[in-house]
Amino acid sequence: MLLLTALGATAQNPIIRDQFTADPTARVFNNKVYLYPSHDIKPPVGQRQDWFCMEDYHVFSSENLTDWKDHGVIVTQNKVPWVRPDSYSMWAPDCVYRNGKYYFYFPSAPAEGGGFAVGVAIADNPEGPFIPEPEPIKGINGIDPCVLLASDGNAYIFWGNGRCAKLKDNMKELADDNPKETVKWGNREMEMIGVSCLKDLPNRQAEGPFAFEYNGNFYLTYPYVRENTEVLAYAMSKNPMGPYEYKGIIMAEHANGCWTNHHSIVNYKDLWYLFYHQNAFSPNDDKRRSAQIEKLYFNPDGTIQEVKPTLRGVG
Ligand code: FUB
Repeated sequence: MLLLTALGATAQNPIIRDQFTADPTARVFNNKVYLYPSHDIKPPVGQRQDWFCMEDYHVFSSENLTDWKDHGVIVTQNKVPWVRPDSYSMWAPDCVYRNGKYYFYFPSAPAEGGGFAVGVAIADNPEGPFIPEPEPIKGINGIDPCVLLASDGNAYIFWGNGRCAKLKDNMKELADDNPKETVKWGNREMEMIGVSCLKDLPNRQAEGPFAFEYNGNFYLTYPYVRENTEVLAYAMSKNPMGPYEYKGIIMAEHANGCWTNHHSIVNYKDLWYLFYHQNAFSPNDDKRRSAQIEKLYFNPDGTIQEVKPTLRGVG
């Protein structure tokens, strides 16, 4: 018992201990790390009990990656004009800072039409208050937005299984000069904006793209199903919209069978960190997940070393 207590006392993962936190997007703003995860909850009566269930987003911040402050709810499903208020579909978000404003991107189920759309809410501070735009972003049907502010001065939005398009300077619309392509879905043909960056790469059930730029390389990192559950993988390119070259695995399948993983990669005080999720607090329910952190290392040629999940964490 003493040994277990001692081990528990040194564990830093999961990092948020009073609620479930999935799909953790970490960003550095004002010398602090801000964490924008999705917020898994137990499904209320009437909702599917074995599926994802999320009604709102909290934001957290930390200066030491160990002590996290919960700044409370920033966006909730029944206060976004375009979201179906009982959809419980506030999936993986992102937040970026540009020209004095914080832009919080989130997917959800629209009140009209099926599937998922992506909206944006805007604030003057990283902890809000965030004001949602009345309509979702036109031209994006899908989940898991991630925005890359590239050194070429443009903002690029990635979503779903690796689709990417340039944003206008207003950060609320897709640019007019994006490429378009016709994509087949079964018997249907749809015109889609942007490019599919993972088209010819390992991409089975790919989702949750997270893109960043480092040392002249663009990295497109993403979960996909290698065998039965998700791994975190990555590809590299010299251009934000590709073509990307597959490089390998960042994190293998979770040993306990947790089906999803979803991550972000951030440099804070000259060290690199991988934020990801597992279901350590709900081992029999992989739709209630918790954010964790590990250190991440690059090789001299820019490739990324594989990361092993730990309970030790980084604190
Ligand atoms: O959290 C709901 C969904 O599960 C996310 O959007 C996916 O990336 C996966 O983590």
